[in-house]
Amino acid sequence: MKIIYTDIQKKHNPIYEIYDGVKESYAEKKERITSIVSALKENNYTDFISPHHFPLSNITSLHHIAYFNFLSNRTKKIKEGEELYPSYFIMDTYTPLTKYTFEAAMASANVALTGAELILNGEKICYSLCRPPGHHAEERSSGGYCYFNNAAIAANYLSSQGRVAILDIDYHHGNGTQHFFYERNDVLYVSLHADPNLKFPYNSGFVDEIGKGKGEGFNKNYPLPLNISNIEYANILKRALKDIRDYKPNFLIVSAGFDTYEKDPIAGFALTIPFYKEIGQIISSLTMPKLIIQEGGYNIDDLGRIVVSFLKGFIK
Ligand code: OKP
Ligand code: ZN
Repeated sequence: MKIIYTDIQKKHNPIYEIYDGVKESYAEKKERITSIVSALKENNYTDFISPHHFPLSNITSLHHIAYFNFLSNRTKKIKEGEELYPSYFIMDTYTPLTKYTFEAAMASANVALTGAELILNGEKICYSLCRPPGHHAEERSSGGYCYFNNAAIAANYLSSQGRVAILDIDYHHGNGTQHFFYERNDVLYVSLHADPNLKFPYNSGFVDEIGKGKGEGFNKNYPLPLNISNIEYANILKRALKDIRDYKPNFLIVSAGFDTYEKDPIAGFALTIPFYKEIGQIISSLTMPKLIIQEGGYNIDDLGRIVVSFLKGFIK
């Protein structure tokens, strides 16, 4: 299995986030990548690929040019170690700009696009190890540790060649991804996530959000109760896969967040490390080519092992 990543993605390195006015240690740490890469190497995954640079239009056909320019220009004025918090393009207090945020976010988007290109060139499965994550980023806003929506950018790229389904299994609802494709029928969005009445992003991810206009029926949310177990989760995942099968996509993108893990420091489901292999197996029952895009997952010690377990569910 080809794995795409670059250490440039580690250059984004905020120190704190603000939660109810209190500064806390930044959960979306660069060590997440280190944990994953070293576990992959220990488990004999050797096919690592660096991303290449795609035309900016791949990003700016989704993200507004004013937002893109804001990230590009504003980060140039930030000093090493400084963090810039909200402006009209930043929706919350978890998503600061640092000197290298734009560079890392661009690299992360190119990691997603490189994976998508490999899929178009005939790979059956690729893992884009994106960081920072993407699924909360909207047309003109950063939020929830996300700047550019990597999965949406890859889906939009693939959509020129066929029907795309996105399965989002991060603990949090991917409001950004939903938003980009809400009125489109060429990209199906299906998400399993913690009930937004209780958890971030709080204002989207409800069952009645089904899409709009020609996109009606092509957005599907499965909000889940806290502390959900492996077995209950597997049942709902299988139901979600039926939505995807019915759609008959040519490509599948998995927004793979591992903050559904029982010991995740910011979340609250009860999934275990061996169960991620089962999730992988369930998803690999779908036959179309698959691009796995890394989203959340914040238990640094165990994240690498979770990813390895998950990838083992797919054929190498
Ligand atoms: C990003 B992704 C913790 C509050 C954290 C922000 C969550 C962003 C999640 N004190 N709230 O979907 O994994
Ligand atoms: Zn998450």
